[in-house]
Amino acid sequence: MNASFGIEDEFIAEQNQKAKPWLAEDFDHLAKKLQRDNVDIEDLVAKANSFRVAIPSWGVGTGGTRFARFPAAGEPRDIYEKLEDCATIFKLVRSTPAVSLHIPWDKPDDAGDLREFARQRGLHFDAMNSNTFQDQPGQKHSYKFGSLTHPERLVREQAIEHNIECIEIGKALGSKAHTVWIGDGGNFPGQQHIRRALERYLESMREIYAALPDDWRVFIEHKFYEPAFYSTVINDWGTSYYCARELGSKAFCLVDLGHHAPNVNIEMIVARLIQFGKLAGFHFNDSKYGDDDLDSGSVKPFQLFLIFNELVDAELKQEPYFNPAYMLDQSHNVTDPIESLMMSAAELVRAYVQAHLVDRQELSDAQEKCDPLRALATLKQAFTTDVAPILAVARARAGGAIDPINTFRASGYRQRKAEERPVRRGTAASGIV
Ligand code: LRH
Ligand code: MN
Repeated sequence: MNASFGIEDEFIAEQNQKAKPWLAEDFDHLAKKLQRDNVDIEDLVAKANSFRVAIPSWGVGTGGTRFARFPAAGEPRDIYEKLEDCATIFKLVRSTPAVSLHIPWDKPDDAGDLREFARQRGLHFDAMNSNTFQDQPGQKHSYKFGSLTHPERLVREQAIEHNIECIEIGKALGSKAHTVWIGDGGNFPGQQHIRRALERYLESMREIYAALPDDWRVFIEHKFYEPAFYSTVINDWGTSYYCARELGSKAFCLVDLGHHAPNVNIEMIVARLIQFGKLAGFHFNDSKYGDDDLDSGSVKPFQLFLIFNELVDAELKQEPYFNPAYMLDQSHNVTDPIESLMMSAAELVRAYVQAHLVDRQELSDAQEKCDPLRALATLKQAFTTDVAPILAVARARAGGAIDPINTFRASGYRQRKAEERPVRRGTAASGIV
């Protein structure tokens, strides 16, 4: 493996030097403002630096739609180059040390070697993801009419074996969780027996659940439609919750923000799953219409803040079973994936820090005294506080970039990768189009 270009700590420090003067001014100003409300800005810097979100391996390549994908020069061609880019993101934003893999897109030839390659770059592996929504070359049975819920036992068995293989690979990589999203459903009324399909899902998931090591969790990911366009077996949080209860204490419900009908109150679903002790975590992204997989906080930043308001309230109250796994799940069709992932990770830290700015005594008092406007104003006070100086100082103190996007651009990383990664005919790094 020839030496590949990486962004050096010295270069980041150099770039930070330019920004330091104005940042110190803004930070001190904000510190004084927060002090007036008896808020110590250093507590918020610590909160910012404690936040962690996993990068989806499939997010560092250019995404696309069924209409087209416009690959960019220098994009990763295999899992090692994907990890290089994940390491670059972690170097600049410092909140993304974990990577979530998708099998078979990222199936390692040598899991030990891949784990060591990641460790040398400060990375480890988050939840594994199975794939029974595509047929692989040479696959015996097709998933055209479903996988874990397919009418034919042989197809279900194939899908179960694939999930168990994902868990085995995950064990070798040091992962501790497995996410199961299936596209199973129907395009026509009557195509699937709706109750029988769910029974088959549970029958299959029980076999996958039985393969979980004691210290692992399985995440059930619901989605209201696509690729099925009439009925989807695991279509909403209620169905997911029922299944997690049925399976047992290691099963939880994962919330992908794009998997809900427009205007669904997702922060309420989050509050429910927290209260029921079954919140797995998140696939963060944003959307305007369907499962658009847009950058987190880019369309509905107030919704993202309200979701973190529920999460921070539970964190502060130490709700039982509250141990959410945070992951991004986005498709970058028109931006540099590294830039989008860095911006999105920063948007999550922003929402988390702003949620810690909420005066919870004031909020609770307004709620108990039926004063809706005072309650909303208390939330808006936090949401409209510009915490950017806190985020930048937190990154800089952790060895990251005050301005990750401009530091990345100034490094010429993408141009260097374009030289290092000539396109290999017909082997674009596999992923979603
Ligand atoms: C389905 C989904 C799921 C993944 C896939 C990449 O829409 O959100 O989490 O497996 O995207
Ligand atoms: Mn997802």
